[in-house]
Amino acid sequence: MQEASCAALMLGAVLAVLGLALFSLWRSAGGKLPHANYPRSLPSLPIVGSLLHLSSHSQPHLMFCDLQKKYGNLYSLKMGSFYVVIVNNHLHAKEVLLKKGKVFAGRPRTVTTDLLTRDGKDIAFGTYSPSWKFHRKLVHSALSMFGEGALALEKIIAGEAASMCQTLTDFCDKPLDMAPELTRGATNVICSLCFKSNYKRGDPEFESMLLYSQGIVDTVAKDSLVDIFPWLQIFPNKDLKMLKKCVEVRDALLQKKYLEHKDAYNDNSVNDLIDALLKAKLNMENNNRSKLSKEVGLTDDHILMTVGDIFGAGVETTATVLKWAVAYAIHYPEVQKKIQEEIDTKIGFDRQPSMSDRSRLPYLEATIREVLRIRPVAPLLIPHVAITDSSIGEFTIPKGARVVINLWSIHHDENEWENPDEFDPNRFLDENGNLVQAPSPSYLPFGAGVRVCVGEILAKMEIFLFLAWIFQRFTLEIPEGHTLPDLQGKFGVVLQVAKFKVKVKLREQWKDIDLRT
Ligand code: PLO
Repeated sequence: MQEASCAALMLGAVLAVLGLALFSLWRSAGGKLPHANYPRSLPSLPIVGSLLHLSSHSQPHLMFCDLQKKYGNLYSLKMGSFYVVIVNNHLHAKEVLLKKGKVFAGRPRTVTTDLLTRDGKDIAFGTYSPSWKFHRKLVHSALSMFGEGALALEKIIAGEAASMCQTLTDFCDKPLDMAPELTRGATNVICSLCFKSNYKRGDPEFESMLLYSQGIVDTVAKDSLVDIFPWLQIFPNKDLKMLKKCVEVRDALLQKKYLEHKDAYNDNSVNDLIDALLKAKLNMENNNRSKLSKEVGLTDDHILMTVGDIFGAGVETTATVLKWAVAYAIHYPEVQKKIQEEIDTKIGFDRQPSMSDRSRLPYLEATIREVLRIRPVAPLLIPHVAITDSSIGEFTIPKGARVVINLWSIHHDENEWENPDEFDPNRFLDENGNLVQAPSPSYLPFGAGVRVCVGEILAKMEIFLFLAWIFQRFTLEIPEGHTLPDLQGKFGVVLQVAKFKVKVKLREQWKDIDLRT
């Protein structure tokens, strides 16, 4: 009798374990709980998921914005076999980024980002883990040590702004593509912080960096088919080939800088970001904490990928905002004029703009904020992943779901912004021309929460100083016979600006002043 009940118990236990295993398998394959309230979903088919319902648009941020009309502001779809939730509203976005920031701090692994980051050994695309937290903290403190607070940083930016203005003077009145100059400015600032070096105009290493970085921006993390169906890798793929080539070139450059730093390393003179990361690594190894160092992954690969992130983000994001600002300044000459009037009265012509002028130039500041609103650098941020089962608003979100924050929808929400498609810096000002803290809570240009942009302060400093220097000296116009810049933007890991030419005119007040002195 006892034996029989013992066997029954065992059988029960085995069945329970089997049931549990089957249940979790079914859940991880996208199985749904019967009574849960999942977000409304686009129709989906086996294997392709909802892709057939998405094909009509080429720009995902616009398509996801449009789909709200039919599915509401929180809905889901399947990218191949991946369950994706699209968030188009600021309240839900803040729940994901701030209130439940850690739950949603995961990142998806994709073929292209794995290639770029040696399987997620970086900060932007690496998933949430003790190692990720450690690296992010390190970078944060290194950035505040060399940047942000330090006067040295302002000097570096001003030096670059001066050199940029000199080049612009040399090319006055002729049609000029300003993009490489804006990029060189941003590159040299981040180069100083990462490597203590910079590039002269036309430097071959800089030219090669421009090329590989463009190749990476064109191909990485934009949910291309190979990211949705990783098995497609087995077929020849032009984009993937280009990405591999570009990553190789970038890695060789990073490796060179890293080795130079390793050779010259001196504990008593930590001068840049690589030195700071090396110091953390050596400290850990010397204190015989190599087990810890393994756990948090302070390997050469991690350091290289982290530097690659800071460098890549420092260049592409800042340069993109500057290009958008120039494009809008050309479209809206009245805005440009107001910026110049403000600079003329508050700074004048006897001295250059400095960071301490920031509070004195609210119109310029408002223009920058408006550029970041109307053309967010990363219109879909980088996808988040739910680390555990959770919820957004009243909706159930299963573990493993990818959560995409559509910043485009949030910045163009008609309930929050009047005529959201119109470019109007005044929306950030009150009736006395002073900056309003936040005209709407529906504004997150740098993201928020645990994954908020680490370079926010640095980026704001650079954008402010570069633009103040440019508009103090020059008026930007369309060259005769050219069309206005295209304001649509091309979606990618950053929202890219189409190439355009500018006529840079030296303002009357500067004509007699030699900028070289
Ligand atoms: C830009 C091209 C570089 O060669 C590599 C690189 C590194 C970090 C990325 C950046 C690229 C694009 C913008 C990203 C940044 C990390 C954070 C930033 C994605 C791909 C944004 C906007 O989130």
